[in-house]
Amino acid sequence: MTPRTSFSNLVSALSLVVATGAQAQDGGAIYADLCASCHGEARLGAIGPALIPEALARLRGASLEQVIAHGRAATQMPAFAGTLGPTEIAAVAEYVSQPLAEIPDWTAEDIAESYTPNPDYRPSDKPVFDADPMNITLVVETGDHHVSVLDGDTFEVLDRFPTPFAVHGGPKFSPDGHFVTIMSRDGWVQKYDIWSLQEVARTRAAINARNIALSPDGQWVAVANYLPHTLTILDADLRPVQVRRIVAADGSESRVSAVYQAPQRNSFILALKDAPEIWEIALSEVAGPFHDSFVHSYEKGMEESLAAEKGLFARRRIKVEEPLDDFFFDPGYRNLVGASRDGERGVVVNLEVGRQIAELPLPGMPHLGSGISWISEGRRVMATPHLKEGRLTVIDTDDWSVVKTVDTLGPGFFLRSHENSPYVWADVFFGPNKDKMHILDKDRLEIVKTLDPAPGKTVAHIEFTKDGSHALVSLWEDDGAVIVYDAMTLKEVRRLPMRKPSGKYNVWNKITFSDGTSH
Ligand code: DHE
Repeated sequence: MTPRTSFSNLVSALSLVVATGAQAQDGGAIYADLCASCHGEARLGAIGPALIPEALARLRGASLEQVIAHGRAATQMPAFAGTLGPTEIAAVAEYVSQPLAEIPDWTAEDIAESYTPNPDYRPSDKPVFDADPMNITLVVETGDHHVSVLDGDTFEVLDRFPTPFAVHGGPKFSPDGHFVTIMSRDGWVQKYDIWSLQEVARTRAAINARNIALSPDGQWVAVANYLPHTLTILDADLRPVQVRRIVAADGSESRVSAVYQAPQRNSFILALKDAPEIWEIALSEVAGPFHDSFVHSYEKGMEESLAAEKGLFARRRIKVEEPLDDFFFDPGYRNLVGASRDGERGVVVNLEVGRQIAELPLPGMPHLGSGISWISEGRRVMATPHLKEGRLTVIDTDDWSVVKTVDTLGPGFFLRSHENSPYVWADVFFGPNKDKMHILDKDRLEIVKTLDPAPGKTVAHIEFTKDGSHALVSLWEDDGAVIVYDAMTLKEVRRLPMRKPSGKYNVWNKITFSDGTSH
C-alpha cells in the first residue's frame, strides 16, 4: 500500500524527500527561499501552480530551466536569471522534478476550505446578451489561462475570463447550457454562469486531476484524480459530497485514467490507470438495467456487500485484462472501447454484461478519447487518431471490424465532425506536418483536401457551430488564433486572435451529444 500522510503533516513529511546529491539539496534550499511563497512550501501550489512531476509532465529539463530563468509571459512568474546562476537554476529544476516522498491526502475538509465563491456573482434567469445561448462556443486559451466566450453566429467575444492554471480536457456544460464547469491539472474546478457571464465559484478538488464529468442531470461533478488516488464527487455548487479512495479488488491503490458520464445508464464510468478495472458509479438508487448489470457483475468475496453498494454512488467493478488509459463509448453507451497499455490493440467491453467482447488491431497508440462516431454509407462507424503513427482507423461499431485505415501526414490528436457536415476534420498534431489539417469525406472515408492555413505553425482541434455551417480551428500558438472556416466551401472566413487556443466547445453540440463530437 502506498504511504499517505495528511495534508497538515505534509510540510514536515517533505523533509524526508531523498535528495539526489548536493545539487538537489541546494535546489531544495533555493526553492524554500525563492519559490515556496508562491508555489507552496509543500510544492502543492498556492498563487502559483503545483511544482510536482505530475503537474510538470510536459515541462522538463531545458524547458523547465528556461521558465525559471526567463519567467512566463502573461503570468506572475518572474525571471530568476538575474538572481540565480545556471547551476542553481538546474538544481531547483531538478528539485521540483523529484516525486513527493509521500502521497499527500486531500480530504473533504481541504476541499471545503479551498472553496472560493465569487463575491460579486449575481445570477440571472435569462442571458444578459442577445446572442443565441445554444450557439455559444467557449475557447480555452492556455497561453494566458483564460476562456473566451464566443457568439457562434457573429464570432464576437462576449466575455473573456481567467481560469485556474493549465485547464485540461473538455469543459462540461449543464444540461440546459446555462452553466459550465472547467478543470485544471492542479485539481481546481471552476463554475461559470454563461447567462450572466460571471464566475460563480471555484474549489480545489484534488492536488492533481485528469478530467471531470457532470452527471446527466447536472447535479454532480465527478473529478478523476492522479493525486491523491481518489475520485472526488462535488455537488453542483462545488461543495464536496464524497471523496472516494480508489482501491482495486486486490487491495492496491490506483490513479484514475478518466471519468465520463453515461447518460443512458445514469452513471459515471471511470477506468483505473494502475489496475485492470473499470468502475461504474450509480447516480440513482440501483435499479433497472443498471441493477441487472450490477447484480450480474457482483463478485462474492468483495470487501463491500451488495447491500452497502446499492445506494447513490454505488460502485460496480468490471474486470478487464489490463489497465485502460483512454477510452471511447458507442453512442448508446452500451460498449466502451479502450486502448491496451502496449498501444497496439483496442478492447471492446460491453457494459451490460460487464466483460470484454472483442479485440481490435490498433497499432500506433490510438487516442480513443478523441474518437468520434458517425453514419457512413448507412452504417455507424467510429474513428480514432493515433498518437504514434500517421493514420486514422475507422471501425464498424456493429461487428467491431476495421473498415479502413487512412494514412495521414503524421500522428494526430483530435477529430471532429457534425451531423450537417459531409466531412470529418483531422489534425496532424506531431511532426513536420503539424501545420496541416486533413478533411475526409464521411462516406468515401478518403482525404479530400488538406488545409495549410499557417505554414510552420501548429494547427489543431476543431469545433463546429451549432448548425454545422462553420468549423473553428485552433492556430495553437501563443499569439495564435481561432480560424473560422465555411464548413461546406472549406474557405477561411475569419481569424480571431487568441492566446494558444487549446480547445473549443459549442454548447449545443456538447449538450445534445452531436454526432461528430468527442465526449
Ligand atoms: Fe489531453 C482531453 C488525456 C495530453 C489537450 N486528454 C483529454 C481527455 C483525456 C486526456 C483523458 C478527455 C477528458 C475530457 O475531455 O473530459 N491528455 C491526456 C493524456 O493522457 C495526455 C496524452 C498526457 C497528459 O499530459 O495528461 C494528454 N492533452 C494533452 C496535451 O498535451 C494537450 C494537447 C495540451 C494540454 O492542454 O494539456 C491536451 N486534452 C486536451 C484537450 C482536450 C483533452 C484540448 C479536450 C478535447 C475535446 O475536444 O474534448
